[in-house]
Amino acid sequence: MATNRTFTMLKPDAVANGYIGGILKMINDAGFRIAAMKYTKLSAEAAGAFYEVHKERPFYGELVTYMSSGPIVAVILEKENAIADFRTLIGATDPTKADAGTIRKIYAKSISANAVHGSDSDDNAQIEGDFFFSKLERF
Ligand code: IDP
Ligand code: MG
Repeated sequence: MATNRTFTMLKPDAVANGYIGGILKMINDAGFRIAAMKYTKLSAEAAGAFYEVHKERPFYGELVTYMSSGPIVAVILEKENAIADFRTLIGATDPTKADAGTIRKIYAKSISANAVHGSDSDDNAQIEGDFFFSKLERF
């Protein structure tokens, strides 16, 4: 189920820099349909839980602090081949290594404050979408 959906967040740096509109336009222009969307802010506890898989990595503390530093936009996106196509659209984790024309190349500041999240698998897209949205909030 849900193999045509992915989950993204517009991260605190993107929101603070006024890039919500620009990033959503790139997402729409790439053919993704918005199935759910929410403007919210993660507590440190919630950010820690969302990124639990990265708990052992050296940047985990920095990541949790950063992701709870300001509001974010959480979005479920729908498109054929959504996971892979969205990873292509956002580009590499490190914006200095991201391809030209990708969201991270255009909008990201650093490997930590890299503008957007993108799910890496169908299972994680489901888990991450469930983290933010009830059934009644998806269309
Ligand atoms: P991804 O977001 O491209 O899937 P992941 O390896 O899953 O990258 O890392 C999750 C997030 O953790 C990244 O988007 C970025 O915000 C942060 N991150 C990853 N690697 C580093 C690092 O080396 N230093 C600081 N933050 C990092
Ligand atoms: Mg990842």
